[in-house]
Amino acid sequence: MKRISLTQYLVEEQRSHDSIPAELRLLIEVVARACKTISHAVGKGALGEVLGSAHSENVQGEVQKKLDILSNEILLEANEWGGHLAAMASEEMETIHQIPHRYPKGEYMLLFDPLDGSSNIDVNVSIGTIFSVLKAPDGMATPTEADFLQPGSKQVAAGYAVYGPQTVLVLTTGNGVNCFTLDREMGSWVLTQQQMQIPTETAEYAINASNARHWYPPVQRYISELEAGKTGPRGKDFNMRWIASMVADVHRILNRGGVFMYPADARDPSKPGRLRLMYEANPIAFIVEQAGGAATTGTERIMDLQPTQLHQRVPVFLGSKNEVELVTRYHQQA
Ligand code: AFP
Repeated sequence: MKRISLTQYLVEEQRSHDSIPAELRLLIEVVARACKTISHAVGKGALGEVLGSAHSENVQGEVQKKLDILSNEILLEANEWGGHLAAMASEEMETIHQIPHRYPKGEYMLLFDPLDGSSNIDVNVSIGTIFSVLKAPDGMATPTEADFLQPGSKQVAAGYAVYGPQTVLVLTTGNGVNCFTLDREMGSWVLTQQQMQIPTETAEYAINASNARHWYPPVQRYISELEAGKTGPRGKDFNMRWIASMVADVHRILNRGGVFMYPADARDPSKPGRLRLMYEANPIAFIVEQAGGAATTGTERIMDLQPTQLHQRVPVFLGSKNEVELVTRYHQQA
């Protein structure tokens, strides 16, 4: 395949689908450049003084890593001057981030988890960045948190970067899913996979099995059937993976199928699962559906949810369509 850059891809996409207005193209290029900067910082590890705790907590009450804060700052600084955004929101910030008065505002709103998989930073396991793009409501003066609370079906773009053996950027603007690999020598994103499709069948699942005693019956039933393998009702053996970086598990699923689950469980009914709707579940659900997969809360389509809070959590079942539909059916039968 002739290798083309992210810029050329976006220009040609705009020419053929007219689906990427100039401001959205600028937004995507700026976020991609910020991910390049984050990849560079991540790659330094201990040599860059970026490992370890920042000795501060985020709105989730989680101890922040230095790279959580650094990645958040990189994305804020990269995006605030371009004139393409009305405001930003991040896992690492309690309230939305207004565009400084000295810069013009644009028609898009950017949400992100700047560094997903923080528990893996200090042990050199793949981590990533997740982002979601919404349109600002018409006639909005000063953005408020309520302006961000739009269902995932309203997203105009979504993507993630994985900082792993390769640094990749996976992107959708509603016309399928494409993957770009960072050419470190040239410093450019190069198109390496087009129109990615998730196999509808799979024999691989991802869940944090240490929580098994807390799972509700539909998940207990579904997982025990996978564990029963060939001798059980599924009639085939399954394999398990759990990286504890959603972006890395999702990238594997996008490439070879699988089902990723972070269910609600009995530990804390006020916290329905661990993943956040606005900047983790929604962008990943958009990508997964665009790649022919499915993404539900166990009972309903993630992208149909009407958000009520910026940092709300949601149970997540996503990946190979047939498996997601089966585990969702078990919830609906319960
Ligand atoms: P952190 O970014 O706080 O490490 O959370 C990562 C994550 O949101 C998601 O990327 C992982 O799949 C999941 O949490 C891992 O959760 P466990 O630590 O409970 O396995």
